[in-house]
Amino acid sequence: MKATAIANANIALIKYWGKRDADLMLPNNGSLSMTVDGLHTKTTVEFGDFEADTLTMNGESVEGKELDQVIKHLDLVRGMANINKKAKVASENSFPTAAGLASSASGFAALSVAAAKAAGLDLDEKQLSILSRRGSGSASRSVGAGFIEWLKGEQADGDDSYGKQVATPDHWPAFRMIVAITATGEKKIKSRAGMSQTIKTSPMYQGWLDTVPADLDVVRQGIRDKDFTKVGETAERNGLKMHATMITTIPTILYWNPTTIAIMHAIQDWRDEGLESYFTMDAGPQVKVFCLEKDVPELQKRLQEIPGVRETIIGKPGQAARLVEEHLF
Ligand code: 2P0
Repeated sequence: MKATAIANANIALIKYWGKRDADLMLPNNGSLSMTVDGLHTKTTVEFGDFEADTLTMNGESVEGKELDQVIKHLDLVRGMANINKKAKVASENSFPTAAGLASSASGFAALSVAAAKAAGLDLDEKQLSILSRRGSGSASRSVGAGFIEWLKGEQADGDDSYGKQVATPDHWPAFRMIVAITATGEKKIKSRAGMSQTIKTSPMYQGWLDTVPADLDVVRQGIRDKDFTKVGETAERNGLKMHATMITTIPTILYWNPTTIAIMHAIQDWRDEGLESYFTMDAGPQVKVFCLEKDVPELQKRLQEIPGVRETIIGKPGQAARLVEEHLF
């Protein structure tokens, strides 16, 4: 009753911001992301005769809210498998945790795949995505490979809200995301609390919801056609619209720092010169730059010259969450 899984992080081209059901983790809008090769979480789960559920992350024992969320997720798996054994869970991130990159997506996807296997369940990719979604919404997009759309779904039970592949990693191997790290440390406002506050207070939120379906259509088709300009322009605009809802939340949720803004200006200037790339930001100050493989060396060099940029990480379309043989304990 022991299994280990690896799942990659994902970065959204069309963002998820807001839930219609906080218990089932059902979104108000569909979203679309790229699974990012190399930015992964590896998790081992063993069910056995333990006194309590335990969790270590990067070798350190974890308690409190984070442990509670993992226990809640293990309870879901135990319920599905009809077992009541406690679990030992160990998890490691391949990316620096201090980099402020979201780890809940890769984390809950890896936990779901490992725990389901360790509990003796035989779930397909859709079922694993639905299970992952219950841990963290964006984790539904980290189960599959390449470009994944998290379907909003209509059903009250959420069985039609899961990550569905739009294109494989081989379909567009030249697509790249450069992550520019502009700050380290914990973010001030967690996504979960932030999105809930946005729904309650931002006058821009309805405009966001009204325009996401059209953005999704353009980016989904743009990926199929490998139309980089169409995908980049629409993704950049979609990310800015999400940030408009954040900034106009009461109290304001302003995730950007001066370096974030300097990068946005630089990318616009470089585009005017003919060096094409697009930016997006999530619930933090890091900038994710979409580009094509041929432009990575020049963009990486220029990004690293911007004062305040601490590090850049190159991501390409990644593989699906998978079971591996080497356990963490
Ligand atoms: C996204 N974010 O689409 C958006 C953009 C942050 C900004 O998905 O409450 O950690 O666990 O469902 O999945 C972050 O939200 O929130 C996120 P929960 P989650 O990538």
